Amino acid sequence: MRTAYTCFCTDVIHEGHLKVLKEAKKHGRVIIGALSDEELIRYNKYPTIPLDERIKLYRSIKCVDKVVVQNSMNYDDVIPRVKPDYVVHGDNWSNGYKATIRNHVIELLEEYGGKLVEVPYTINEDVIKTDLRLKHKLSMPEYRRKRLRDLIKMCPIVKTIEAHSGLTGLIAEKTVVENNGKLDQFDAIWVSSLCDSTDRGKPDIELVDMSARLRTISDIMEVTTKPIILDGDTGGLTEHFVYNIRTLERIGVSAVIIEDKTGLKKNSLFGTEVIQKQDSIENFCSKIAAGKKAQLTDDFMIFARIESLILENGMDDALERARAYVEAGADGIMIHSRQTDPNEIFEFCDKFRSEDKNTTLVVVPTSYNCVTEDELEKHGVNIVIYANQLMRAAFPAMKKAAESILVNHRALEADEMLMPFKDIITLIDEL
Ligand code: SPV
Ligand code: MG
Repeated sequence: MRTAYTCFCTDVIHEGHLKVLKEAKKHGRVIIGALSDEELIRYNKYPTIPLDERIKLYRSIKCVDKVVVQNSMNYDDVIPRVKPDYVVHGDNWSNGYKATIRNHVIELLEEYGGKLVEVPYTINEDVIKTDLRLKHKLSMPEYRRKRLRDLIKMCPIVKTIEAHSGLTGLIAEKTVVENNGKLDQFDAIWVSSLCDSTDRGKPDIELVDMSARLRTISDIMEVTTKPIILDGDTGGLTEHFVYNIRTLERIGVSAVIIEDKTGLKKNSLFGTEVIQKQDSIENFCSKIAAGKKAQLTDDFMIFARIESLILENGMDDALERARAYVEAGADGIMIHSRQTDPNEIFEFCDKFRSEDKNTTLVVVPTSYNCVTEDELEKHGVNIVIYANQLMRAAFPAMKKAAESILVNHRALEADEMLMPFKDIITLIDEL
């Protein structure tokens, strides 16, 4: 009996999937590959039900003979093992990053004479509605909020990119690249105080208040599903911080990072060029503890950000604070540095990890941007935040276009620097 294999990466079965299965059945015994959670995440398809439930769902379909787990999105692990006579797939993977996977599958099949069968891709109102419903489910506070905790367990390192508007949120949500046969995407979104302030033409000194920050978060949430980490500056007064925790938790933010500075906070990248004061361990611990006490779900997290290395107060001070903040209830530690190499970050992470294997470690490699995610992961880092790159990419491009129009008294010369609007709006979903 011949076999026909198809890979599923869905939580809901619709008409399109049934068509693929019907075609598969014509060719032999039907085997479904359930793509693993880890691979689904890299594929930008976050699962709303766990793998074992997806397997049960696929097994319950009448014409399915067997379900196996597929651990690699480019079929590397599964085709040589299962050696299906046919791989059946929709015909919607010939362009863009998906084409690489298709070509790779054809190569794998050619090695033993297997064949690829393609079925016209089903796109109708029902299919669109099912996809939209899944997306909306993921954007609901109860799903979004817990997603960061799940990702920390599932991903080698949680890749987080800054967003400060609906449009940058869409870039964080939808950008997928193919590299060496693997797809990649960002896992989470950072709402930076620096970029949120800069976007409003304001300095990063806690001038943009929480109501305005919430507006930015809401704009991002409207168009995304990925978990959000908020840069909460110093957290402000403890008496206010506890109320803000409740609000953030209720709207579905996953974590807030507060930094152990006090008074008029200035951006860390200024380091010791400006006067900045670190809070006492005691004060900051009581702010963390009050925040943890205010929180209502087990999903929300408070990360404590240590500024000892930024303010040149030494490694020992950083480590002492890390111990105290964890003891006070912090779910994670963000250690910051403005060195151009990652050595002091590595030293901190190694020393911290030798004492504490579990607490989440977060870093922001803006100045030491030569460091790779692999290196950070080896030193025990769980979350990497690319804190301001989208804004820094946009600003020079906008300035150049403005200057070109002024110099030429028309927009023609600027046009070659500009993306057609119809390409930009492909990011925007219609309802
Ligand atoms: C931010 O993005 O606002 C941060 C990170 O706090 S940093 O700018 O590096 O201080
Ligand atoms: Mg900040």
